[in-house]
Amino acid sequence: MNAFDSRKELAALWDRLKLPPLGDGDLDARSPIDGQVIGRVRSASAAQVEQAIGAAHEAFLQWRMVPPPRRGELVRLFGDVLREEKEALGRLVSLEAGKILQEGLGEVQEMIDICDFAVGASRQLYGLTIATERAGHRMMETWHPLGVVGVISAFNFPVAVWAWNACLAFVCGDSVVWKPSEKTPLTAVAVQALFERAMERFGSAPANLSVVVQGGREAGAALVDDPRVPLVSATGSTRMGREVAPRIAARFGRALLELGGNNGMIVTPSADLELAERGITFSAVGTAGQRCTTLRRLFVQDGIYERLVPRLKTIFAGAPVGNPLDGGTLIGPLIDGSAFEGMAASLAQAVEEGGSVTGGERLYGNSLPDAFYVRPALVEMPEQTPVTLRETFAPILYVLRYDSFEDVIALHNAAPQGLSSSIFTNDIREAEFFMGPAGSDCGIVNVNIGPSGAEIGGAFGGEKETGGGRESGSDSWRAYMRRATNTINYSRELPLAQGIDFTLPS
Ligand code: UN1
Repeated sequence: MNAFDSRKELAALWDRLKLPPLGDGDLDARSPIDGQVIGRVRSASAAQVEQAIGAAHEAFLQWRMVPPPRRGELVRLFGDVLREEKEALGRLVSLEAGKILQEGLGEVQEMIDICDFAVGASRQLYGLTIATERAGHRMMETWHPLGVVGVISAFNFPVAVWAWNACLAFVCGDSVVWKPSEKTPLTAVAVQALFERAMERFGSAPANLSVVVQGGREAGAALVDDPRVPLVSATGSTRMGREVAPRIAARFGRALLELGGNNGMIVTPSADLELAERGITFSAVGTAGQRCTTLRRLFVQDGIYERLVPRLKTIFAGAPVGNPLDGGTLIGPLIDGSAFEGMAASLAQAVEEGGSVTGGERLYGNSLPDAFYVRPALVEMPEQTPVTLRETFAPILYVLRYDSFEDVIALHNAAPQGLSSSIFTNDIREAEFFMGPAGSDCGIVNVNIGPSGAEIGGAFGGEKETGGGRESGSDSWRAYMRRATNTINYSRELPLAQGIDFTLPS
Protein backbone atom coordinates (compact mmCIF):
# COMPACT_ATOMS: atom_id res chain seq x y z
CA MET A 1 0.00 0.00 0.00
CA ASN A 2 1.16 3.55 -0.69
CA ALA A 3 2.28 5.76 2.15
CA PHE A 4 -0.65 7.59 3.69
CA ASP A 5 -1.00 9.98 6.58
CA SER A 6 -4.49 10.00 8.01
CA ARG A 7 -3.78 13.11 10.13
CA LYS A 8 -2.87 15.14 7.09
CA GLU A 9 -5.95 13.89 5.30
CA LEU A 10 -8.12 14.89 8.26
CA ALA A 11 -6.56 18.37 8.41
CA ALA A 12 -7.23 18.85 4.69
CA LEU A 13 -10.84 17.71 4.98
CA TRP A 14 -11.48 19.84 8.08
CA ASP A 15 -10.24 22.79 6.08
CA ARG A 16 -12.35 21.98 3.07
CA LEU A 17 -15.45 21.61 5.22
CA LYS A 18 -14.58 24.92 6.95
CA LEU A 19 -15.01 23.36 10.38
CA PRO A 20 -13.81 25.04 13.59
CA PRO A 21 -10.62 23.50 14.98
CA LEU A 22 -11.09 20.41 17.12
CA GLY A 23 -10.34 20.88 20.79
CA ASP A 24 -8.84 18.26 23.05
CA GLY A 25 -10.71 15.53 24.87
CA ASP A 26 -10.66 12.12 26.42
CA LEU A 27 -12.05 10.20 23.44
CA ASP A 28 -9.62 9.25 20.68
CA ALA A 29 -10.82 9.22 17.10
CA ARG A 30 -8.72 6.88 14.98
CA SER A 31 -8.58 6.25 11.30
CA PRO A 32 -8.71 2.51 10.62
CA ILE A 33 -6.70 3.20 7.45
CA ASP A 34 -3.44 3.48 9.40
CA GLY A 35 -4.64 3.22 13.01
CA GLN A 36 -3.44 6.72 13.92
CA VAL A 37 -5.28 9.00 16.31
CA ILE A 38 -6.65 11.76 14.09
CA GLY A 39 -8.53 13.81 16.66
CA ARG A 40 -10.01 13.92 20.12
CA VAL A 41 -13.41 14.86 21.44
CA ARG A 42 -14.76 15.19 24.94
CA SER A 43 -17.28 12.62 26.12
CA ALA A 44 -20.37 13.91 27.86
CA SER A 45 -21.08 13.01 31.47
CA ALA A 46 -24.56 11.85 32.45
CA ALA A 47 -25.24 15.35 33.80
CA GLN A 48 -24.19 16.92 30.50
CA VAL A 49 -26.46 14.56 28.58
CA GLU A 50 -29.34 15.56 30.87
CA GLN A 51 -28.58 19.19 30.15
CA ALA A 52 -28.50 18.52 26.42
CA ILE A 53 -31.87 16.78 26.61
CA GLY A 54 -33.29 19.75 28.50
CA ALA A 55 -32.04 22.15 25.82
CA ALA A 56 -33.40 19.93 23.03
CA HIS A 57 -36.74 19.79 24.84
CA GLU A 58 -36.91 23.60 24.87
CA ALA A 59 -36.24 23.55 21.12
CA PHE A 60 -39.01 20.97 20.65
CA LEU A 61 -41.57 23.20 22.41
CA GLN A 62 -41.00 25.87 19.76
CA TRP A 63 -40.41 23.64 16.76
CA ARG A 64 -43.64 21.68 17.19
CA MET A 65 -45.63 24.85 16.46
CA VAL A 66 -43.91 25.45 13.10
CA PRO A 67 -46.05 24.19 10.18
CA PRO A 68 -44.66 20.90 8.83
CA PRO A 69 -43.91 22.13 5.26
CA ARG A 70 -41.90 24.98 6.79
CA ARG A 71 -40.03 22.39 8.88
CA GLY A 72 -39.43 20.57 5.62
CA GLU A 73 -37.75 23.70 4.26
CA LEU A 74 -34.98 23.34 6.87
CA VAL A 75 -34.39 19.75 5.78
CA ARG A 76 -34.39 20.88 2.15
CA LEU A 77 -31.65 23.40 2.96
CA PHE A 78 -29.70 20.69 4.78
CA GLY A 79 -29.92 18.57 1.63
CA ASP A 80 -28.43 21.51 -0.31
CA VAL A 81 -25.50 21.77 2.12
CA LEU A 82 -24.91 18.03 1.81
CA ARG A 83 -24.90 18.26 -1.98
CA GLU A 84 -22.27 21.01 -1.76
CA GLU A 85 -20.09 18.99 0.62
CA LYS A 86 -20.76 15.48 -0.63
CA GLU A 87 -17.21 14.79 -1.75
CA ALA A 88 -15.50 16.07 1.41
CA LEU A 89 -17.96 14.46 3.81
CA GLY A 90 -17.82 11.20 1.85
CA ARG A 91 -14.03 11.20 2.20
CA LEU A 92 -14.32 11.89 5.90
CA VAL A 93 -16.65 8.89 6.28
CA SER A 94 -14.05 6.76 4.49
CA LEU A 95 -11.27 8.14 6.65
CA GLU A 96 -13.03 7.51 9.94
CA ALA A 97 -15.06 4.35 9.20
CA GLY A 98 -12.69 2.78 6.67
CA LYS A 99 -15.24 2.10 3.94
CA ILE A 100 -14.17 2.65 0.33
CA LEU A 101 -14.72 6.11 -1.11
CA GLN A 102 -17.54 4.91 -3.38
CA GLU A 103 -19.37 3.75 -0.29
CA GLY A 104 -18.47 6.89 1.65
CA LEU A 105 -20.00 8.95 -1.13
CA GLY A 106 -22.93 6.54 -1.27
CA GLU A 107 -23.55 7.09 2.40
CA VAL A 108 -23.75 10.87 1.92
CA GLN A 109 -26.04 10.27 -1.06
CA GLU A 110 -28.23 8.22 1.27
CA MET A 111 -28.45 11.31 3.53
CA ILE A 112 -29.37 13.51 0.56
CA ASP A 113 -32.02 11.00 -0.52
CA ILE A 114 -33.63 10.89 2.90
CA CYS A 115 -33.63 14.70 2.98
CA ASP A 116 -35.64 14.72 -0.26
CA PHE A 117 -37.92 12.01 1.07
CA ALA A 118 -38.50 13.89 4.33
CA VAL A 119 -39.22 17.16 2.51
CA GLY A 120 -41.94 15.37 0.55
CA ALA A 121 -43.23 13.73 3.71
CA SER A 122 -43.53 17.15 5.36
CA ARG A 123 -46.60 17.71 3.20
CA GLN A 124 -47.93 14.18 3.64
CA LEU A 125 -48.24 13.53 7.37
CA TYR A 126 -51.68 12.14 6.70
CA GLY A 127 -54.19 10.91 9.22
CA LEU A 128 -57.30 8.87 8.40
CA THR A 129 -60.92 9.91 8.46
CA ILE A 130 -62.81 7.04 10.05
CA ALA A 131 -66.42 5.91 9.61
CA THR A 132 -68.30 6.41 12.85
CA GLU A 133 -71.20 4.36 14.20
CA ARG A 134 -72.91 7.44 15.63
CA ALA A 135 -75.10 9.89 13.71
CA GLY A 136 -73.87 13.47 13.55
CA HIS A 137 -70.34 12.50 14.49
CA ARG A 138 -67.00 12.54 12.76
CA MET A 139 -63.88 10.60 13.63
CA MET A 140 -60.36 11.26 12.46
CA GLU A 141 -56.80 10.87 13.53
CA THR A 142 -54.25 13.62 13.84
CA TRP A 143 -50.49 13.24 14.08
CA HIS A 144 -48.52 15.46 16.41
CA PRO A 145 -44.84 15.99 17.16
CA LEU A 146 -43.54 13.55 19.74
CA GLY A 147 -40.69 15.25 21.59
CA VAL A 148 -36.96 14.73 21.87
CA VAL A 149 -35.79 11.78 19.78
CA GLY A 150 -32.63 10.04 20.98
CA VAL A 151 -30.49 8.54 18.24
CA ILE A 152 -27.73 6.06 19.07
CA SER A 153 -25.82 5.13 15.94
CA ALA A 154 -23.12 2.63 15.00
CA PHE A 155 -19.69 3.12 13.43
CA ASN A 156 -20.48 1.35 10.16
CA PHE A 157 -23.02 3.87 8.90
CA PRO A 158 -21.81 6.80 10.97
CA VAL A 159 -23.92 9.47 9.27
CA ALA A 160 -26.67 7.95 7.08
CA VAL A 161 -28.54 6.18 9.88
CA TRP A 162 -28.62 9.40 11.94
CA ALA A 163 -30.03 11.15 8.86
CA TRP A 164 -32.75 8.51 8.37
CA ASN A 165 -33.92 9.28 11.88
CA ALA A 166 -33.17 12.97 12.20
CA CYS A 167 -34.57 14.17 8.87
CA LEU A 168 -37.90 12.47 9.55
CA ALA A 169 -37.86 13.63 13.17
CA PHE A 170 -37.30 17.24 12.14
CA VAL A 171 -40.20 17.33 9.67
CA CYS A 172 -42.35 15.57 12.27
CA GLY A 173 -41.65 18.47 14.66
CA ASP A 174 -39.21 16.74 16.98
CA SER A 175 -35.75 17.69 18.18
CA VAL A 176 -32.88 15.20 18.17
CA VAL A 177 -30.11 14.27 20.60
CA TRP A 178 -27.51 12.13 18.86
CA LYS A 179 -24.99 9.86 20.50
CA PRO A 180 -22.73 8.62 17.71
CA SER A 181 -20.51 5.59 18.05
CA GLU A 182 -17.38 6.33 20.08
CA LYS A 183 -15.49 4.85 17.13
CA THR A 184 -16.70 7.57 14.74
CA PRO A 185 -17.06 10.84 16.66
CA LEU A 186 -15.61 13.15 14.01
CA THR A 187 -18.14 12.51 11.26
CA ALA A 188 -20.80 13.45 13.83
CA VAL A 189 -18.99 16.71 14.63
CA ALA A 190 -18.89 17.48 10.91
CA VAL A 191 -22.53 16.61 10.25
CA GLN A 192 -23.69 18.69 13.21
CA ALA A 193 -21.74 21.67 11.83
CA LEU A 194 -23.27 21.17 8.38
CA PHE A 195 -26.73 20.98 9.91
CA GLU A 196 -26.04 24.22 11.78
CA ARG A 197 -25.08 25.77 8.44
CA ALA A 198 -28.54 24.83 7.13
CA MET A 199 -30.10 26.28 10.31
CA GLU A 200 -28.33 29.58 9.65
CA ARG A 201 -29.68 29.70 6.11
CA PHE A 202 -33.16 28.88 7.42
CA GLY A 203 -32.90 31.75 9.87
CA SER A 204 -35.48 30.89 12.52
CA ALA A 205 -34.88 27.35 13.74
CA PRO A 206 -34.67 27.11 17.54
CA ALA A 207 -31.19 26.60 18.98
CA ASN A 208 -30.50 23.02 20.11
CA LEU A 209 -32.91 21.46 17.64
CA SER A 210 -30.06 19.05 17.00
CA VAL A 211 -27.54 18.22 19.69
CA VAL A 212 -24.61 15.80 19.67
CA VAL A 213 -23.41 14.10 22.84
CA GLN A 214 -20.21 12.15 22.46
CA GLY A 215 -19.15 9.18 24.50
CA GLY A 216 -19.74 5.57 25.31
CA ARG A 217 -21.99 3.72 27.71
CA GLU A 218 -22.49 6.49 30.25
CA ALA A 219 -23.74 8.98 27.66
CA GLY A 220 -25.88 6.32 25.97
CA ALA A 221 -27.43 5.21 29.25
CA ALA A 222 -28.35 8.79 30.19
CA LEU A 223 -30.21 9.11 26.88
CA VAL A 224 -31.91 5.75 27.27
CA ASP A 225 -33.14 6.41 30.82
CA ASP A 226 -34.43 9.96 30.45
CA PRO A 227 -38.24 10.21 30.50
CA ARG A 228 -38.05 13.39 28.42
CA VAL A 229 -36.97 11.23 25.48
CA PRO A 230 -40.16 9.50 24.26
CA LEU A 231 -38.38 7.66 21.43
CA VAL A 232 -34.91 6.14 21.38
CA SER A 233 -33.76 4.86 18.01
CA ALA A 234 -30.76 2.62 18.57
CA THR A 235 -28.60 0.85 16.00
CA GLY A 236 -26.03 -1.69 17.12
CA SER A 237 -25.55 -5.23 18.30
CA THR A 238 -28.28 -7.48 19.64
CA ARG A 239 -26.38 -7.47 22.93
CA MET A 240 -26.71 -3.70 23.13
CA GLY A 241 -30.43 -3.98 22.27
CA ARG A 242 -30.99 -6.49 25.05
CA GLU A 243 -29.61 -3.98 27.53
CA VAL A 244 -31.34 -0.94 26.16
CA ALA A 245 -34.84 -2.26 25.35
CA PRO A 246 -35.92 -3.23 28.89
CA ARG A 247 -34.69 0.08 30.28
CA ILE A 248 -36.73 2.03 27.77
CA ALA A 249 -39.71 -0.25 28.37
CA ALA A 250 -39.42 0.27 32.13
CA ARG A 251 -40.23 3.94 31.63
CA PHE A 252 -42.78 3.20 28.87
CA GLY A 253 -40.67 4.90 26.25
CA ARG A 254 -40.63 3.76 22.66
CA ALA A 255 -37.64 1.92 21.27
CA LEU A 256 -36.86 1.71 17.57
CA LEU A 257 -34.25 -1.03 17.36
CA GLU A 258 -31.95 -1.92 14.47
CA LEU A 259 -29.86 -4.73 15.86
CA GLY A 260 -27.88 -7.63 14.48
CA GLY A 261 -28.47 -9.28 11.15
CA ASN A 262 -27.35 -12.64 9.84
CA ASN A 263 -28.49 -12.35 6.31
CA GLY A 264 -28.90 -15.29 4.00
CA MET A 265 -29.08 -15.84 0.28
CA ILE A 266 -30.42 -18.87 -1.55
CA VAL A 267 -29.10 -19.63 -5.03
CA THR A 268 -31.35 -22.03 -6.89
CA PRO A 269 -30.60 -24.04 -10.05
CA SER A 270 -32.37 -21.57 -12.37
CA ALA A 271 -30.35 -18.57 -11.13
CA ASP A 272 -28.29 -16.33 -13.39
CA LEU A 273 -24.96 -17.27 -11.85
CA GLU A 274 -23.00 -14.34 -13.25
CA LEU A 275 -25.44 -11.94 -11.66
CA ALA A 276 -25.33 -13.96 -8.46
CA GLU A 277 -21.51 -13.78 -8.32
CA ARG A 278 -21.61 -10.00 -8.32
CA GLY A 279 -24.52 -9.83 -5.91
CA ILE A 280 -22.81 -12.21 -3.53
CA THR A 281 -19.46 -10.46 -3.66
CA PHE A 282 -20.79 -6.95 -3.09
CA SER A 283 -23.02 -7.99 -0.24
CA ALA A 284 -20.46 -10.28 1.45
CA VAL A 285 -17.29 -8.20 1.23
CA GLY A 286 -18.59 -4.63 0.73
CA THR A 287 -17.85 -2.37 3.73
CA ALA A 288 -15.44 -5.19 4.70
CA GLY A 289 -18.43 -7.26 5.84
CA GLN A 290 -19.41 -4.63 8.40
CA ARG A 291 -22.96 -3.82 7.32
CA CYS A 292 -25.89 -5.05 9.32
CA THR A 293 -27.21 -6.17 5.91
CA THR A 294 -24.00 -8.02 4.94
CA LEU A 295 -24.49 -11.45 3.37
CA ARG A 296 -23.25 -14.01 5.88
CA ARG A 297 -24.93 -17.32 4.94
CA LEU A 298 -25.03 -18.54 1.36
CA PHE A 299 -27.16 -21.58 0.50
CA VAL A 300 -26.26 -23.12 -2.86
CA GLN A 301 -28.19 -25.95 -4.45
CA ASP A 302 -26.14 -29.14 -4.90
CA GLY A 303 -26.44 -29.19 -8.68
CA ILE A 304 -24.80 -25.77 -9.20
CA TYR A 305 -22.41 -25.77 -6.22
CA GLU A 306 -19.34 -26.74 -8.22
CA ARG A 307 -20.06 -24.08 -10.84
CA LEU A 308 -20.51 -21.26 -8.36
CA VAL A 309 -18.37 -21.79 -5.28
CA PRO A 310 -14.92 -22.24 -6.90
CA ARG A 311 -15.59 -19.04 -8.90
CA LEU A 312 -16.39 -17.21 -5.69
CA LYS A 313 -13.14 -18.37 -4.13
CA THR A 314 -11.23 -16.92 -7.06
CA ILE A 315 -13.15 -13.65 -6.92
CA PHE A 316 -12.64 -13.34 -3.15
CA ALA A 317 -8.91 -14.00 -3.50
CA GLY A 318 -8.57 -11.34 -6.20
CA ALA A 319 -10.69 -8.56 -4.68
CA PRO A 320 -8.34 -5.63 -4.05
CA VAL A 321 -7.84 -4.96 -0.33
CA GLY A 322 -6.21 -1.69 0.64
CA ASN A 323 -6.53 1.99 1.35
CA PRO A 324 -10.24 2.74 0.95
CA LEU A 325 -9.41 6.15 -0.54
CA ASP A 326 -7.47 4.57 -3.43
CA GLY A 327 -9.48 4.20 -6.60
CA GLY A 328 -9.18 0.48 -7.27
CA THR A 329 -9.76 -0.75 -3.72
CA LEU A 330 -12.90 -2.79 -3.08
CA ILE A 331 -12.22 -3.77 0.53
CA GLY A 332 -10.97 -1.36 3.18
CA PRO A 333 -9.79 -2.16 6.70
CA LEU A 334 -11.80 -3.52 9.61
CA ILE A 335 -12.71 -0.84 12.10
CA ASP A 336 -10.17 -1.95 14.74
CA GLY A 337 -8.21 -4.73 16.40
CA SER A 338 -11.17 -6.09 18.31
CA ALA A 339 -13.03 -6.58 15.04
CA PHE A 340 -10.05 -8.54 13.77
CA GLU A 341 -9.96 -10.67 16.92
CA GLY A 342 -13.67 -11.36 16.53
CA MET A 343 -13.11 -12.49 12.97
CA ALA A 344 -10.19 -14.74 13.90
CA ALA A 345 -12.18 -16.29 16.75
CA SER A 346 -15.13 -17.05 14.50
CA LEU A 347 -12.90 -18.59 11.84
CA ALA A 348 -11.26 -20.80 14.47
CA GLN A 349 -14.66 -21.87 15.73
CA ALA A 350 -15.83 -22.57 12.18
CA VAL A 351 -12.87 -24.91 11.68
CA GLU A 352 -13.70 -26.70 14.93
CA GLU A 353 -17.24 -27.10 13.68
CA GLY A 354 -16.05 -28.77 10.51
CA GLY A 355 -15.64 -25.76 8.21
CA SER A 356 -13.03 -25.37 5.52
CA VAL A 357 -11.68 -21.82 5.28
CA THR A 358 -10.36 -20.07 2.17
CA GLY A 359 -8.83 -16.63 2.79
CA GLY A 360 -9.35 -14.66 5.98
CA GLU A 361 -5.71 -13.85 6.63
CA ARG A 362 -4.45 -10.50 7.87
CA LEU A 363 -2.68 -8.24 5.36
CA TYR A 364 -0.09 -5.44 5.72
CA GLY A 365 0.31 -6.26 9.43
CA ASN A 366 4.07 -5.61 9.31
CA SER A 367 3.92 -2.15 7.80
CA LEU A 368 0.68 -1.15 9.53
CA PRO A 369 0.62 -2.80 12.96
CA ASP A 370 -2.32 -0.66 14.12
CA ALA A 371 -4.51 -1.20 11.07
CA PHE A 372 -6.45 -4.38 10.38
CA TYR A 373 -6.80 -5.38 6.76
CA VAL A 374 -7.99 -8.88 5.91
CA ARG A 375 -8.68 -11.00 2.93
CA PRO A 376 -12.36 -11.94 2.89
CA ALA A 377 -13.00 -15.48 4.06
CA LEU A 378 -15.18 -18.03 2.34
CA VAL A 379 -15.99 -20.89 4.69
CA GLU A 380 -17.58 -24.08 3.39
CA MET A 381 -19.64 -25.55 6.20
CA PRO A 382 -20.97 -29.09 6.44
CA GLU A 383 -24.08 -27.81 8.18
CA GLN A 384 -25.50 -24.73 9.85
CA THR A 385 -23.47 -24.90 13.07
CA PRO A 386 -23.56 -22.40 16.00
CA VAL A 387 -20.90 -20.07 14.55
CA THR A 388 -22.99 -19.52 11.43
CA LEU A 389 -25.97 -18.51 13.54
CA ARG A 390 -24.03 -15.71 15.22
CA GLU A 391 -23.33 -12.35 13.63
CA THR A 392 -19.60 -11.70 13.27
CA PHE A 393 -19.02 -8.18 11.98
CA ALA A 394 -16.35 -9.10 9.41
CA PRO A 395 -16.09 -10.41 5.85
CA ILE A 396 -16.84 -14.07 6.51
CA LEU A 397 -19.19 -15.85 4.14
CA TYR A 398 -20.44 -19.26 5.30
CA VAL A 399 -21.39 -21.43 2.33
CA LEU A 400 -23.79 -24.33 2.72
CA ARG A 401 -25.13 -26.89 0.26
CA TYR A 402 -28.78 -27.73 0.07
CA ASP A 403 -30.87 -30.21 -1.81
CA SER A 404 -34.58 -29.40 -1.57
CA PHE A 405 -36.19 -25.96 -1.66
CA GLU A 406 -38.42 -26.75 1.36
CA ASP A 407 -35.40 -27.68 3.47
CA VAL A 408 -33.47 -24.57 2.58
CA ILE A 409 -36.29 -22.25 3.59
CA ALA A 410 -36.27 -23.83 7.04
CA LEU A 411 -32.48 -23.55 7.26
CA HIS A 412 -32.61 -19.95 6.10
CA ASN A 413 -35.15 -19.03 8.79
CA ALA A 414 -33.31 -20.88 11.55
CA ALA A 415 -31.13 -17.85 12.31
CA PRO A 416 -32.19 -15.94 15.41
CA GLN A 417 -31.85 -12.63 13.53
CA GLY A 418 -34.29 -11.48 10.84
CA LEU A 419 -33.02 -8.42 9.01
CA SER A 420 -32.45 -9.06 5.32
CA SER A 421 -32.57 -11.95 2.87
CA SER A 422 -32.41 -12.73 -0.80
CA ILE A 423 -32.91 -15.38 -3.41
CA PHE A 424 -31.34 -15.73 -6.84
CA THR A 425 -33.75 -17.60 -9.06
CA ASN A 426 -35.51 -17.29 -12.37
CA ASP A 427 -38.29 -19.57 -11.22
CA ILE A 428 -41.34 -17.47 -10.41
CA ARG A 429 -42.70 -20.10 -8.03
CA GLU A 430 -39.57 -20.01 -5.90
CA ALA A 431 -39.35 -16.22 -5.96
CA GLU A 432 -42.96 -15.73 -4.95
CA PHE A 433 -42.82 -18.44 -2.30
CA PHE A 434 -39.74 -16.80 -0.78
CA MET A 435 -41.59 -13.47 -0.58
CA GLY A 436 -44.80 -15.07 0.70
CA PRO A 437 -46.07 -15.82 4.21
CA ALA A 438 -44.19 -19.11 4.52
CA GLY A 439 -41.02 -17.82 2.88
CA SER A 440 -38.30 -15.61 4.33
CA ASP A 441 -39.13 -14.35 7.82
CA CYS A 442 -37.01 -11.20 7.45
CA GLY A 443 -37.93 -7.52 7.22
CA ILE A 444 -36.20 -7.21 3.85
CA VAL A 445 -36.76 -9.90 1.20
CA ASN A 446 -35.03 -9.46 -2.16
CA VAL A 447 -35.08 -11.33 -5.47
CA ASN A 448 -32.04 -11.36 -7.76
CA ILE A 449 -30.18 -8.76 -5.73
CA GLY A 450 -28.15 -9.26 -2.57
CA PRO A 451 -29.43 -8.52 0.94
CA SER A 452 -27.50 -5.25 1.37
CA GLY A 453 -27.71 -1.85 -0.24
CA ALA A 454 -31.35 -0.97 0.43
CA GLU A 455 -32.79 2.26 -0.95
CA ILE A 456 -34.16 4.81 1.53
CA GLY A 457 -37.69 4.69 0.08
CA GLY A 458 -38.57 1.40 1.74
CA ALA A 459 -38.99 0.79 5.45
CA PHE A 460 -35.69 -0.54 6.80
CA GLY A 461 -35.49 -3.03 9.64
CA GLY A 462 -36.10 -6.60 10.65
CA GLU A 463 -37.71 -9.17 12.89
CA LYS A 464 -36.66 -11.44 15.77
CA GLU A 465 -33.32 -10.46 17.31
CA THR A 466 -32.99 -7.62 14.82
CA GLY A 467 -35.42 -5.81 17.09
CA GLY A 468 -38.51 -5.10 14.99
CA GLY A 469 -37.86 -1.41 14.28
CA ARG A 470 -38.53 0.23 10.92
CA GLU A 471 -36.90 3.46 9.87
CA SER A 472 -36.27 5.49 6.74
CA GLY A 473 -38.94 5.22 4.01
CA SER A 474 -42.55 4.10 3.56
CA ASP A 475 -44.64 5.13 6.61
CA SER A 476 -41.76 4.93 9.10
CA TRP A 477 -42.37 8.60 9.91
CA ARG A 478 -45.22 7.50 12.16
CA ALA A 479 -42.73 6.33 14.79
CA TYR A 480 -41.63 9.94 15.24
CA MET A 481 -45.13 11.29 15.97
CA ARG A 482 -47.91 10.66 18.41
CA ARG A 483 -51.33 9.80 17.13
CA ALA A 484 -54.52 11.32 18.49
CA THR A 485 -57.91 9.87 17.65
CA ASN A 486 -60.51 12.63 17.56
CA THR A 487 -64.28 12.17 17.79
CA ILE A 488 -66.38 15.24 17.09
CA ASN A 489 -70.10 15.41 17.80
CA TYR A 490 -71.91 18.00 15.68
CA SER A 491 -75.40 16.72 16.54
CA ARG A 492 -77.80 17.87 19.25
CA GLU A 493 -77.85 14.41 20.87
CA LEU A 494 -75.27 12.49 22.86
CA PRO A 495 -75.52 8.92 21.54
CA LEU A 496 -73.06 6.57 23.20
CA ALA A 497 -70.87 4.13 21.35
CA GLN A 498 -71.80 0.45 21.45
CA GLY A 499 -75.47 1.57 21.77
CA ILE A 500 -75.21 1.99 25.54
CA ASP A 501 -78.28 3.51 27.14
CA PHE A 502 -77.31 5.89 29.93
CA THR A 503 -80.41 7.97 30.55
CA LEU A 504 -80.18 10.18 33.60
CA PRO A 505 -83.19 10.11 35.94
CA SER A 506 -85.41 13.11 35.19
C1 UN1 B 1 -26.48 -0.75 8.43
O1 UN1 B 1 -25.63 -1.55 8.09
O2 UN1 B 1 -26.64 -0.44 9.64
O3 UN1 B 1 -29.06 -1.48 3.15
C2 UN1 B 1 -27.34 0.01 7.47
C3 UN1 B 1 -27.88 -1.17 3.34
C4 UN1 B 1 -27.59 0.29 3.68
C5 UN1 B 1 -27.84 0.55 5.12
C6 UN1 B 1 -27.17 -0.42 6.06
N1 UN1 B 1 -28.43 1.13 2.88
O4 UN1 B 1 -26.96 -1.95 3.25
